[in-house]
Amino acid sequence: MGCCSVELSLTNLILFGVLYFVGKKALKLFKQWKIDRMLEKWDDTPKDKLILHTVWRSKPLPSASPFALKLETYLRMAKIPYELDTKDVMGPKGKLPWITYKGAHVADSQLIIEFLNKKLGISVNKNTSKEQLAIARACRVMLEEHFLWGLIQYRFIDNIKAVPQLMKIPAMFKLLLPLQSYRIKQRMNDNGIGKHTPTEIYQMTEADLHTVSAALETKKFFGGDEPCEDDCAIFGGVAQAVWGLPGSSFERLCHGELKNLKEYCERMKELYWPDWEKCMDKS
Ligand SMILES: N[C@@H](CCC(=O)N[C@@H](CS)C(=O)NCC(=O)O)C(=O)O
Repeated sequence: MGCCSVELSLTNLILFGVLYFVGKKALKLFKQWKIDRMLEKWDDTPKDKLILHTVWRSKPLPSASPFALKLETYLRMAKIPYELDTKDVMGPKGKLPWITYKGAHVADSQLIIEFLNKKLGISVNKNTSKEQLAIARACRVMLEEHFLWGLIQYRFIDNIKAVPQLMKIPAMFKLLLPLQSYRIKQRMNDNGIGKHTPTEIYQMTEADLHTVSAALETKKFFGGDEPCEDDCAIFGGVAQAVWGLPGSSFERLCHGELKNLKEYCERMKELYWPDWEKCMDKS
């Protein structure tokens, strides 16, 4: 009898395991099928048109995504005309922004920039020294891979209820915000950064802003007198601290001790975003 029940529970366990893996695989295939159908819809885009798929406009600045603001700034810097799509927001890699151009669907802001540079023979770094480019690259990677966690902690963990003040959120999404916050926390734990306390995360990422400010010094741009390509990403990230994280220590720093960062953002804005106000969600 005892032996039988052990066998039964072992059979149940195996069955459960098989069902779990089959279910997981089926979900993965379904997600891929959905992405493929969505991409097919964009296959007919006229070849000369660049579609920038991104999140809808936000209230304190045109995009609450540092990566989307970076890419849109680059398109303006490289004078590449584009159209926005805010319906199919998530791309082939499950992230935004992504583009459709000349029959290709490309994801990841940096890979998109490299793809366009190659395709259109663009080089916006001609007037920048090797040393300045190296500093700009280091600051870009620090903002995109490290400072980002401070932004996420503030926006999606500690102030998730304030997200609707940042951008218009469909009612359905609003209900799901706490779940989203929980998933993000899980991801932060997987990354390792989530093991630290919020205070530690803020200290670590405020230090990133101090570093970017020190690297900029009194220069107009990271490229020198003219912006270089990585200025787009640095602007995309720092602009979030200046305008997109109201009430945060990041905002306080940029408006006070590190005010060269705010002044830098104002210069980038003036140069590439004459329509800044118009591009903000005024609803
Ligand atoms: N390395 C990517 C990062 C893109 C990224 O993380 N985008 C965020 C929005 S700012 C996103 O799509 N998050 C959704 C998710 O990760 O599920 C890039 O440069 O485009």
